[in-house]
Amino acid sequence: MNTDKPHKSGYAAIIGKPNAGKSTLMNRILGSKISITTHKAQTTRHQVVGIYSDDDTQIIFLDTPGVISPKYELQKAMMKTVERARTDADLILFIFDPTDSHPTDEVIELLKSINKPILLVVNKMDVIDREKAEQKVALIEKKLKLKSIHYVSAIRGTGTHALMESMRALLMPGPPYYPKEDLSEHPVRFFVSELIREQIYLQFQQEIPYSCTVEVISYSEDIDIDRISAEIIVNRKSQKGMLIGKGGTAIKNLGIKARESIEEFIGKKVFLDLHVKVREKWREKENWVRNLGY
Ligand SMILES: Nc1nc2c(ncn2[C@@H]2O[C@H](COP(=O)(O)OP(=O)(O)OP(=O)(O)O)[C@@H](O)[C@H]2O)c(=O)[nH]1
Ligand SMILES: [Mg+2]
Repeated sequence: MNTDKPHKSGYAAIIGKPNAGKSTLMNRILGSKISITTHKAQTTRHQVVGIYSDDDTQIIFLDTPGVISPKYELQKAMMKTVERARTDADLILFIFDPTDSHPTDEVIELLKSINKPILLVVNKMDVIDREKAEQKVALIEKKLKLKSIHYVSAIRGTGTHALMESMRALLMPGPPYYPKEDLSEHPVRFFVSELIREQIYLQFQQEIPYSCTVEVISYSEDIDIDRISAEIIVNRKSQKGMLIGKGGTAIKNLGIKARESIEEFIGKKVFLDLHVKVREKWREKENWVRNLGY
């Protein structure tokens, strides 16, 4: 090992409003789709771990749900996840979307009280003028002590190199926590349920995505195919019909798209069996929310 450049490691929490591009940024840095991303807000519900490694650095990213004022139990659990990541991390990446016309006060409130380096990451610079973004950043700077500010485009990958350099500079010398080839730490079942959920977000409108959760019921590996059975759990009886669609077309399409993305993720053929189950008001009930993995 080069003694001039000690090995450094640490945890970085990615925090921001829904839809700011947190998961997109993590995937971009890792060069791999670890966390699902969609155009809809509140896509991420769990803490999703993504591990970046090079010869002398390991940064464990904690992707988190977007910060909101929780209205039901599922959202409360999501906000606990954000708080946990904030507590566990060595440094915070505050992802800010300057194209968002609504205030970002909830995130600022959450970050105000912590005594850790906060790096402001101004995302989506591919679709906004620098000057306009800077004006918005000036308002944040007045409210929050920032270690550094980075203008990036997570989609294009611009500005991420300098961001990584700044993060490395802030980390303490330390050994890698994970084998260098690891990209994450979740079991494959987690990714499978996330990829199914991603398709629900992409293919259904309005309340359906926010009312569903996905559980992998069984997973068996054959030599050339993985057989997966999963349940989509809905919040109300009427949603079951919407998910299944006329003559079963909606769930069939969902199954095809989900299977394709799972196959791409695991690099193997997949047989996917999907069922819909009603758990009346599951997302409003604390024990169900917990039982369903949140
Ligand atoms: N133009 C542009 N769009 C972006 C960029 N980064 C992310 N997006 C888009 O913003 C939307 C939200 O991205 P996500 O990565 O899912 O956002 P998130 O912050 O993880 O959202 P939640 O998980 O809901 O909190 C998606 O449609 C992305 O394609 C960017 O750099 N430029
Ligand atoms: Mg996300």
